[in-house]
Amino acid sequence: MAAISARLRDLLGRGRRVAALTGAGISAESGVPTFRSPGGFWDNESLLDLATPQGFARDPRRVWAWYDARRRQVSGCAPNAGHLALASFGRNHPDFRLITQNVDGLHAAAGSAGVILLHGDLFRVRCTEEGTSREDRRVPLPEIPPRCACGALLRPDVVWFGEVLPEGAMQEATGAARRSKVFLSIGTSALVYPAAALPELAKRHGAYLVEINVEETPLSPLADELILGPAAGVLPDLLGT
Ligand code: BJW
Repeated sequence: MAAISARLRDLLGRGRRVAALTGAGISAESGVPTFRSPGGFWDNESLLDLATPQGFARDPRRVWAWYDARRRQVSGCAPNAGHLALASFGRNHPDFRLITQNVDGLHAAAGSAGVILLHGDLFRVRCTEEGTSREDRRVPLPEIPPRCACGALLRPDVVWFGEVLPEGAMQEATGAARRSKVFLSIGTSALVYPAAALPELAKRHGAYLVEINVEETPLSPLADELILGPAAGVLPDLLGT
């Protein structure tokens, strides 16, 4: 088991103003591939073709085929001990804020309430004409690419490169990072902005910055504590659940 300092155990034991940012790594042990690791979502696919508005405009069928496959895969996955530990910590500490870059819905499935979704939701679709968004959990989708009742193309309700993050979510996330006394960065490569700026922001405002990952990232030199290990193993021990 990875070493955890007495100071961190003490800070978490007090449980005041803890915030966490999660990335694809927290869902790895649920069977959801990460993006950038070998065998990840982008191993054989170009990110510019699949996760940009330009890629979607060029070939909506290809982009939707990729999202349909991911929706199928994720719908067969369950939350793991890491998701469950965060949900339990949130129930016991009402001022805990959970921010995620993930679109897989596994935090909510684990019972976390009020999760701040920075990059959208894999199981929502948005009309490219009307801008309206709604839940759609059908797997597989009956038609690729799917269309809105108005006839226009639907798109996944997620945030692609070059697109602005949902304003409310980003505001809540920056507020939570600024106010936090402990900030946990969990299972993210810390490469994608503006999410990657949140741990730095928290630290600038005085938080004790903790990174939990199976390997070092560009954030590691800034962390007060780096816990090297799989999130599903580390979090139940760290959060006492
Ligand atoms: C484990 C583990 C285990 C494995 N336990 N750990 C500032 C500087 C430079 C560039 C920019 C900047 N500001 C904006 C940009 C541009 C761009 C950007 O950041 N580019 C960089 C890549 C260079 N950002 C944007 O375009 C954003 N929009 C924006 O800023 O708007 C304003 C603006 C617009 C135009 C110009 C300028 C400003 C939007 C970003 C949207 C990202 N979208 C995606 C797709 C979402 C939908 C979908 O899922 O399909 O979000 S990309 C993808 O990356 C996805 C993820 O949420 C995101 C982060 O990935 P994550 O979660 O970190 O996963 P991995 O795979 O990278 O890492 C997994 C980690 O887990 C690894 O570290 C493993 O070691 C670890 N791990 N197993 C613990 N068991």
